[in-house]
Amino acid sequence: MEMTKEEFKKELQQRLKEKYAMDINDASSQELYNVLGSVVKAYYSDAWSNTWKDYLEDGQKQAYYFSIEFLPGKMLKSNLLNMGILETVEAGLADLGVSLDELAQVEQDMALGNGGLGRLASCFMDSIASCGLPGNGNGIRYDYGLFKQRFVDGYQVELPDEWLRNGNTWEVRKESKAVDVLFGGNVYLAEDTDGQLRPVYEGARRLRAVPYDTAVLGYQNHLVNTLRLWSVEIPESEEDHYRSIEDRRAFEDLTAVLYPDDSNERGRQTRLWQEYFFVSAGVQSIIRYYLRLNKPLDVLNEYVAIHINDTHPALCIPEMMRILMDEHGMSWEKAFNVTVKVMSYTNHTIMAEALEKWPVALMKENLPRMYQIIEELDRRFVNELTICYPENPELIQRTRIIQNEQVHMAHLAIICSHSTNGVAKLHSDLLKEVVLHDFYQLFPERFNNKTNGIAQRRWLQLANPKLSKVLDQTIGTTWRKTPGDLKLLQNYVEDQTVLDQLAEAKKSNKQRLASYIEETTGITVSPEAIFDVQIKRLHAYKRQLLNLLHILKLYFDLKDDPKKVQESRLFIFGAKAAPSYTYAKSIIKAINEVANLINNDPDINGRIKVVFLENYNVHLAELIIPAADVSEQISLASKEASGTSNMKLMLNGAITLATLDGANVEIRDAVGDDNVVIFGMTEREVYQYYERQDYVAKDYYDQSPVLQRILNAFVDGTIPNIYFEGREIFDSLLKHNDEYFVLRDFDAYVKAQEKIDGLYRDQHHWQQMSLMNIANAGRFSADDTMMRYAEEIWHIEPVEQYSKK
Ligand code: 26M
Repeated sequence: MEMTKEEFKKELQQRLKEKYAMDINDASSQELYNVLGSVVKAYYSDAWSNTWKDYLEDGQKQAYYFSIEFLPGKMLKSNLLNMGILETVEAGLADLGVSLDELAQVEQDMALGNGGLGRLASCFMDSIASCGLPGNGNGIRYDYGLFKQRFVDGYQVELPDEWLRNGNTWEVRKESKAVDVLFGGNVYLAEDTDGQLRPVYEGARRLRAVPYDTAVLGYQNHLVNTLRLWSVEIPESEEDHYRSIEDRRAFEDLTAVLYPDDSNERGRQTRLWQEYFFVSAGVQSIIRYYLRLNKPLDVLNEYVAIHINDTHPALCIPEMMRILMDEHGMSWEKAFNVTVKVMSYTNHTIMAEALEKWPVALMKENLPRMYQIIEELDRRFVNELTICYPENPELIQRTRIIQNEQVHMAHLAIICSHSTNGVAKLHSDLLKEVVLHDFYQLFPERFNNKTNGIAQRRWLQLANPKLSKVLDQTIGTTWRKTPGDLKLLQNYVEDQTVLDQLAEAKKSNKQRLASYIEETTGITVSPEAIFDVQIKRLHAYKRQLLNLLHILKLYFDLKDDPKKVQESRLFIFGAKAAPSYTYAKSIIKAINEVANLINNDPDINGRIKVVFLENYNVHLAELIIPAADVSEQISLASKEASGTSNMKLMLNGAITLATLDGANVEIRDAVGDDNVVIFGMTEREVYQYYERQDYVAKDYYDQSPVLQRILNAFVDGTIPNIYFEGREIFDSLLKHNDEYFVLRDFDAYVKAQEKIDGLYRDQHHWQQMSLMNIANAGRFSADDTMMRYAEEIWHIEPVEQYSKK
């Protein structure tokens, strides 16, 4: 794909004339953005259709990544970068007096995900294409993405995210590829004319699933894969079947909103519909495509791999069985055999309350055919185990799919797929040894680890052009295609010039963030301060509260001794809380009130500042991460499956302050003990407390005047305006015995923070540590992660003509 600056300028101006009959100077940013989008789309359209044709002709095996969430963020710059014309376009626009950065602001973040899981899916899409792998995404086109967060008096308020209001440049509606999905009614098996048993549907609702395709461009390799998102419509023929407007509305709203990860939303009917809707549509369209290859269905697994991202798409399994048996007359045994070989599953959590279960009654009523098949899968599983382990009925009870009138989606996914993986070494070990131990005993060969990774292109090249330039000048540009080459930077750990350049880049990113903070919050912050960052969903196990307790300690220390030697610190938070998660919302309120107290206290005089940035999302992450000095990864050991912001922050030169949880363990292994600050209980110690049941949080309070003063501040008015929230937090620690061991780890955390303070004071050494972090972040490239999935799980290969280098 080649294009000169002059060609681009001509093309842009011509399209602007065609579409709006305007000159550059008359066009609004939105109009310019729309036109630029159409130039870009036209530019990759040939490659898109060529890729598609190549796959069809070669009959190559393809992977389909099923995920109920995708969180790509903005796509303009990423597409320009991957096409290799980012600089050309930027310069061309500048000639015309237009700033690319300003145009890029117009694009709405595509926020069809909650956090880690959805963002991971998008990093993976980018890497699949960039590695030249034939793989596509399958998900839901929500009309409203994750809520927008505002603070009112320090409280979180949720507003709808109308991301489609000005249209979406990148999507293509494919009416001709629509499929129908059935819900509800009765299903029974009856003998067909050929003597076969076939399901007969009575009174089912028929909905239409219409796909919207978005191009996923590989990095400068001419490959364009597809992210297919489904939207619901009511077919004309069905319009008479609705009893009332409300009845109809419920179905029309099926793809209206993304559910915020929210305990109150669990077990909701619409969520179950969403899961079946995108799964059924996706599997149907895969089979439809496959039949064009003229291959028999019993070798489907040689051409198709389906990945189940967490259990939300696990209905892929019974849906595939249904299509093979009901629509293509395959026997149960054959259908099951091929389904297991096609399917693979990733687990993203060990938190028991997060494991998905659906009430049998709900499943039966809404998805009767799915339930019949699940019941039979369960029955056969129980039969087989009874033969193999007649002496162990408890094992069968613990592992079967249907228990206590609930369908266990993780059990379904493990039993009916050939691969179950965790997302970091520690997490995968815990799955094998603890959480899924029974299944590991039954199917040891199915369990494997695939440590998460991140898209270096978005999180370094796009988010941090300053650092990228220093890297280019120092180690050449090969790291852009081969992130492992970042290692070369280690050779410069004693080179003062390079260290100064890295420091300069960091400084400039901190200034950029400081300006944003000033503009959006009115708070003035100094780029000289340590930028200490905790950005992730607000959840008790992630322990934003531990961070807050330490901030209060620093505050009281400075009040007591204004001459205390201490580096200036800016604590930055970014976090959304699920709308019904009241405890998490109380912590947001408390952080905001502490921020007010400290930022406005003349005694503190700016030596500590606390900023909670509103509406944390992909775009804001791109602004915060390059400016971070310290990366807070302080979850209770064993609770964070992997974390991925830890990798992004490390890649941008932040020093990780962490517990030995999730991928933090591998970050420590990568950089060595001297370049990371580790504290707190290990996962073993946490499990010991669980076994002995002898944790008494109140002992820590009783024995520590420091903790007394800090915790009392929540209930004695020291922190203003948190009468109820303060009491709730205080009680969670002392009355409800501190579920996530915040008080147990407090002292260790304070010491770790003191260590950070001391390390930062030696700027030369700090720069060296920062360099070592950048240099060793290459191993967390999602490109590598995807290559491992491709080789070890999906058994797909890069397509020759698109493969790297
Ligand atoms: C459940 C029910 C109803 C509505 C929403 C949900 C739901 C949505 C998303 C539950 C969990 C969801 O995501 C979990 C998640 O993001 N897990 C994170 O996955 C990352 C990628 O593997 C890991 O790095 C994180 O450690 C893990 O917390």
